[in-house]
Amino acid sequence: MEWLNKRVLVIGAGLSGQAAVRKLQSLGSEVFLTDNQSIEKLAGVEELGLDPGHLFLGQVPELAEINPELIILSPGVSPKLSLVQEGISGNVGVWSEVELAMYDSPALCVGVTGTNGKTTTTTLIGELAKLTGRPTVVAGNIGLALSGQVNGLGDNSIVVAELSSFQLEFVDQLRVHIGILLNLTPDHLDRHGTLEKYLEAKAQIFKNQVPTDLAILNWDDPLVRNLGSTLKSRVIYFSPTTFLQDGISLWHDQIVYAEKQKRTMIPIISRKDLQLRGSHNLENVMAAAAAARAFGLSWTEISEGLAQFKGVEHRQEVVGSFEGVLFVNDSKGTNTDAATKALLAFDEPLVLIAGGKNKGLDFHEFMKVVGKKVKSLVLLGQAADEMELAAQDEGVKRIIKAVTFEEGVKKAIAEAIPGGVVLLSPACTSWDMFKNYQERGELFKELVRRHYREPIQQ
Ligand code: UMA
Repeated sequence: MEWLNKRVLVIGAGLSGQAAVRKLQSLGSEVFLTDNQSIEKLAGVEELGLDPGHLFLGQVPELAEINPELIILSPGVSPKLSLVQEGISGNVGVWSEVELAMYDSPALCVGVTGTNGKTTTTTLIGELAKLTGRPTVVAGNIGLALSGQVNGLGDNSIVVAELSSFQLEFVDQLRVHIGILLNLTPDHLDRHGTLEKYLEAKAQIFKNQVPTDLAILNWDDPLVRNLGSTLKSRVIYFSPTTFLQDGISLWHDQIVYAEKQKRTMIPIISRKDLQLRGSHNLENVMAAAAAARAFGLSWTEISEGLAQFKGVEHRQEVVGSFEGVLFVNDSKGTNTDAATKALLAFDEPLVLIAGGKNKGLDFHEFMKVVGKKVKSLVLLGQAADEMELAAQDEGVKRIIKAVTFEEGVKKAIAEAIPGGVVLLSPACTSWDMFKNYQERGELFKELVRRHYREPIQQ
């Protein structure tokens, strides 16, 4: 592809947009950047050095005015945006930012997608990849735009990319050598419309695989399992619930790899030797083990790497135990499925802090689990009223509402009892109150620690 002087329009000036602009500038393209926010709200844009004729902030430009040959879309920008639609109907190529990042990269690409567990699995695979001694980059939806991380890597390198459905929607030639689809439950339906469309976007991770590439799929999820027969690549399944004669699964609490044809069963690691809590983490561990084997680690090295892994920040992260109460930050639990999994990982008396901005999900099934597992439910954020109605419908007994996040944490602490757990797992995004889930998780940790340093009078 010829990049010199190519007119490229980047939509969205967040992490992805800015990284894309930098990459395009280094390729010699003529870059235009647009964002519906003004420059005061967009840290870092000024440093890109774009002149006013190439910057359209706080306004939507006319496509004809820019006349781009290519559009690069930030993941958070809906393809329904008129500018994008106009581009598509005018035969202008539309690429996602990850496509731009990887199009010229000779590195081995390991891509991880799924509704939940992406960040844990990506981080774990990154740790395992480092054990190979090969240069390793971990980036993508995990919080680091790929375009800014993968430049200059050689063919001995490994890129471990967390890929969201938003990033995969506009895959053209992106080749993911080792692709993982962890699971699929309703999420982001406000963007994709239906579960089928959401699956379609996720399945794009396998679009350009060839027979020597590997697809790692969850056997337990029928939608994911059925995808296996449609792929060109080799498929390996994993299952935390069913013993697989071919694949990675559990055999008497031992994670094993079995190959029917060779009549072999190799023990990988015993469940009790994992530091990750909750049975959902078995999915992540099994998928990571399959990927690590594919990039050349021995089963012994994999076992050691798995045993050392402690988990990731904001994902069932233990904040600490204060006056006999365990505080757990699961701010990354931004949908009902993730929050359900977090709830199921605890048997202690539980105070749950939930709420935020709903992504078009129904809360009834979630509230059934809340009703069984939770002693007190603290609700806050835009979705609080909707969640309260669902909780009442499902017979949740103790519902407490809070206006601010601080008030919610304070009320949760007041509800906690020694031997119990206070869990922040909102089942919603943070975008009504915070910039992102990290900011929400940080504030939670800070408020808890501050409370026990300087107890607030109740
Ligand atoms: N914008 C417009 N027009 C629009 C919509 C947005 O101009 O119609 C602008 C916004 O004003 C803003 C910019 O686009 O300035 C933001 O772009 P973005 O939402 O794509 O965010 P980035 O900062 O580029 O971050 C993105 C991912 N965000 C989303 O997908 C929403 C980050 O994932 C990712 O870490 C980052 O790229 C680097 O790859 C976050 C996320 O919440 C963690 N992801 C979702 C999730 O995990 O559920 C998918």
